[in-house]
Amino acid sequence: MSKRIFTGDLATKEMRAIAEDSSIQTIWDRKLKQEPHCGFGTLGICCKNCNLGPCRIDPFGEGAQCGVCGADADVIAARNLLRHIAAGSACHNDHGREIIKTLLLASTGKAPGYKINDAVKLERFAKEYGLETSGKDVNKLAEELAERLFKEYGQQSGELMLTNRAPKKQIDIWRVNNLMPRGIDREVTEALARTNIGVDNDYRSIMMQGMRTALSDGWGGSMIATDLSDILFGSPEPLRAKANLGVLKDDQVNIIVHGHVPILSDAIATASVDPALIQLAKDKGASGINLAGICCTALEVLSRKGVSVAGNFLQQELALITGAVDLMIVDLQCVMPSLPSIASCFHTKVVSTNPRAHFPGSVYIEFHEEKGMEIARNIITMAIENFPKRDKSRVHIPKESRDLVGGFTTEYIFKMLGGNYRSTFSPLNEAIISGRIRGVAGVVGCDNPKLKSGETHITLVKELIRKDVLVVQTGCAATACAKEGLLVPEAAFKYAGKGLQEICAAVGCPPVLHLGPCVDNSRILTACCEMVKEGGIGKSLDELPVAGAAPEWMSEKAIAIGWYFVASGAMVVFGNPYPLHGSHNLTKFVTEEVESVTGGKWAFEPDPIQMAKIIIEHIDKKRQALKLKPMMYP
Ligand code: BF8
Repeated sequence: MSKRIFTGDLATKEMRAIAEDSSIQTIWDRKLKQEPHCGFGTLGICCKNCNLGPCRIDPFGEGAQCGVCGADADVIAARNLLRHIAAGSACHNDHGREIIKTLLLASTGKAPGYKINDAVKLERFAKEYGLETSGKDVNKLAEELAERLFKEYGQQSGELMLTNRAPKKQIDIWRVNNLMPRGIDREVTEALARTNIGVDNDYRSIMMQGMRTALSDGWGGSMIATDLSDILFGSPEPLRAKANLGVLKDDQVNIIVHGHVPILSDAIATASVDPALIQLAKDKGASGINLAGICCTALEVLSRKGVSVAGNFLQQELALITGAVDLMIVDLQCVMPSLPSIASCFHTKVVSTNPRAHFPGSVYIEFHEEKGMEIARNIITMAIENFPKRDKSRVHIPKESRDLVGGFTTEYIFKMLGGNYRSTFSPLNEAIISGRIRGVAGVVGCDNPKLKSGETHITLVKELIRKDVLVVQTGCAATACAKEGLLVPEAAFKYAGKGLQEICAAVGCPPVLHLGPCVDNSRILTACCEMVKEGGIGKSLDELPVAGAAPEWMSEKAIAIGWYFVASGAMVVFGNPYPLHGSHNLTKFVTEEVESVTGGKWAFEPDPIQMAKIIIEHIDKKRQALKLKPMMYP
């Protein structure tokens, strides 16, 4: 074994060493080969938007200070950033579109594997869109809702309906500053059009479109995806499961769902408990079928079905290197192109399923909702038939897995705080007002080999809860903390400050609440709206003692998410900056000036303890402005 020191949790370290011993290249090796990363790209000052270039700006002020067309560092960096926001928003918005399609097919009887699981939420949601609900058949209502939602994607003017969930002051901020998203597809298209050569040449104006585009994601595509997934697949409620590679079983057929859209993973989860398939697995010598997940689709089936999480983004290759995965099903987003080649070192099959996302070397089985259950059963059968080909001598499953509680939602927080008979956010607001809880921080996003693979999240979250900040999480950040055992009620007594401990003990909740996959960051927006509505801690989201962080972000989706929070009034800290520091003016705009527009702003800080300090200072500043009591246990 080499002398390299591996970072990450124990299972990650163990599997990285095995990968190296087996000469299997992983993301960390590829990252090393890319170092040093391109300086112009890192600073955001290279442009390849037209064939006058590619152009780049000399960051030292000696060489070219503008591209061939005349665009300077400010315009180039802002245009690049807007393209990132557009791509990230497009991913979430397209995800929402897929769920609407499934709702339409299910409600019209064309996708018999799917049905309305939460009719109460359907009715509430349909009312928000102004649909007549009384006396209407559930499927008819769902069909009307789906058609209404599709129209919002193509809408050319007006305002997205779900922005009405925001406090009045927030809506006024968006209207006055021309930030209100008009149509879901419209904003992404306009973002791309504006960044073509010679269109929008003012970095401030470009960034205003960036915020409007991001808002079309947070209060549009993502929020629709979250609510419709609850309606179709059931609203989550807290449940226990496990996280880390140790959830794989050496005597069972191991199937991993990986990607994002829950339509396929939900069908696989349902089919995986089919007694006939379990019997088939036994006939092939396995003791059962073990389903686990990677990335956000894992968190969809975790929060609704209690399926355990095999790992986060950085562990997808390592899962295959255990030699114990009989089949990995992927749809789209955050799926590494390297998977089929790693799988080819073992008996593992990689099945790709989405017409938008092809993976050479994988088996392609196109997924259609109309035959969802049939396709799911076929894929599981393929996994079972692959089980006897597993080479036991090459199986290496790390022991590590930790308990977690997942499945929190805005609606459940109501119930949790107020009990079944008095649903209310009041105890949370009261705890903040009285100084038991300092505020709330969302710690979300990816894991990234540029940082210490998960440790940044863990250190940050431990520091925040120690200082009585309630933490809410989504995505791979949540998985990182779950693997450390932070997402169980017991963690409060080990790590949380006294005030937060008292609240966790009274309510019986963990100090870190798992709100699901990345699209469910929209739950953080709606929870903030409920905090404002409850009263006493501000009239708009920017007045709340809250903040957000994505310590190890890497995806363009994280940039879009960060921007919809900043555009909604929050301060957001990223571990590493996104590429903008080559433009002094743009950096000043995002870290300072934007605050006078939306009340939110950006900060960049890779050190998790410093990051916690920035968040706590921000929360304390908001507490002071609200004239809240001093912290009870400083
Ligand atoms: O949407 S947290 S690495 S899995 S991008 Fe990807 Fe990042 Fe994980 Fe999910 Ni979100």
